[in-house]
Amino acid sequence: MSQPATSGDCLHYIDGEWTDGNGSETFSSVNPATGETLATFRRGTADDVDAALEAAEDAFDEWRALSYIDRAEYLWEIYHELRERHEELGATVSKECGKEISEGKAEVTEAWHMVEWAAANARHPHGDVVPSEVASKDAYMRRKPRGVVGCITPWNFPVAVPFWQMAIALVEGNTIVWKPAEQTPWTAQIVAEMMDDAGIPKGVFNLVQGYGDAGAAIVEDARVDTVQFTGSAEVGHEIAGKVGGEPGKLAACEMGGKNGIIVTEQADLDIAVHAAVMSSFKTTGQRCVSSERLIVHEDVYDEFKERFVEIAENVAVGDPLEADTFMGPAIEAGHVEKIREHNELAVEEGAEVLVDRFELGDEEIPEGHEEGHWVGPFVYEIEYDTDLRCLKEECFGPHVALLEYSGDIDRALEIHNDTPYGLSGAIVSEDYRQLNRFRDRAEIGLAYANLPCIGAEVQLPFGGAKKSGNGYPSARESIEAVTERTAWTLNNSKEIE
Ligand code: TXE
Repeated sequence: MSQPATSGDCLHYIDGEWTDGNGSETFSSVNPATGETLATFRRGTADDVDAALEAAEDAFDEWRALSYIDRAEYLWEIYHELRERHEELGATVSKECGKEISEGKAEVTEAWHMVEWAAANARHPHGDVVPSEVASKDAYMRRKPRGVVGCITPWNFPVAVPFWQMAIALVEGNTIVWKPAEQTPWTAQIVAEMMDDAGIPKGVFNLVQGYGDAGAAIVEDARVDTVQFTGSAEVGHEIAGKVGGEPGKLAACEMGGKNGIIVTEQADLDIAVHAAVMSSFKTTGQRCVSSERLIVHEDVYDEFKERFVEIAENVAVGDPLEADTFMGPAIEAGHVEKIREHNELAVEEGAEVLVDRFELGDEEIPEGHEEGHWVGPFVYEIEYDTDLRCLKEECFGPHVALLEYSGDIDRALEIHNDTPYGLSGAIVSEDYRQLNRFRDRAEIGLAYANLPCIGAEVQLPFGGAKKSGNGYPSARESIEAVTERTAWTLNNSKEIE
């Protein structure tokens, strides 16, 4: 096993080597549940990005020359690394981004599912054989790698999202420069150790630790052929704008949502309450698919409200390493302030607050965790109005609105679709006509029926509509972002028809 940092700062991984890089600045990984510094990292500069891109470009020809099956062999090694280091990596995720331990481990499982899918897919058909208009011609659509793929990832899924972006890109023959989130560098370092231990050839995978300026240096460099980004809508749109001005370059961006769950008059309320609690509070509401709007039919509204509020009053907020914790802390102090502002905005706009656990009581904060970034559920009801900002802007916390509707499923859909985002959503109903109407008319990329609107399957595309982006960092749709197509026609005759 490689030894990236025996003492001092943790390093970048460029061209198969652990390196200090060019910058002198450092930054720290901080446990959001305790405020404790976990490790210190070198902050990447534009020069570090330059070195990583040069390595990725140099490695591209040899890497693309390997067969799919040979490239997949490296992915199988990574798959075994993920399984062997499951506990350690899951615990690191939990310590570094504050998610409850079973979620930290589940994320590692999700990562190896993606690697498994990508490696296995190497043995599946790629491209198409197409009937030609001319009998003597063969016509094919073939795929080839785009080149250097820049991967920019967020803190809330610091293992799964990177592997969604990187696994398919690698098996398709691209080389990688990865800039993980500045909040989760330690997790990123373990991923880089796994790549190294898997023997991935030098330059094929490169890690530059750091902030958004390092990400911007990747985006702006002409050597990058595809940028894959998961994160905020603000940064994603900035990236899409920059890349859109460069012919031949692609940006696949997956951003957030203002997701909703419709509970119709035909709902099984056990399912509805469970789906709403899981979607609104798991990962402390910090998932791009978390639900912040519950759109509930008047016939079942009172009962739903009573049951949902009771659970929101009691969900266990606490140490993410404890098995009975439901919700850990928010990622950082700045994010706690952002959640506070969203809660205040809702009140300014007329919210009737039903649960306010934003400031946890002293007795709720576990001993030794006083410096953690604690927030609890904030639940309110409000009359729907299209002009309300609190129903349109993503909070990314345990902040959820209850909206009562009357009328049919189309009225619920009208409210549901009234956001600039279009990532995920769910419907709870026993009536298949309502389910199908939702499937066809909800303006979202990820639609769930009688389920929480969270969760992902690597064999399905993961992405949204409208302001939520154009990126699908999983399954076949991801192949589109990291390959070029060649329409190949071959004349089998000595004459040209
Ligand atoms: O995201 P950023 P942050 C949403 C959520 C959250 C908000 C801010 O609403 O409150 O975004 O989170 C890098 N050029 N989501 O600050 O800033 C950055 O270093 C290139 C939704 O974490 O978008 C990090 O690696 N890169 C989301 C990555 O982009 C830049 C998950 C994401 O950071 C850059 C997380 C720039 N100009 C937050 N600026 C989801 N879809 O799940 C920053 N970065």
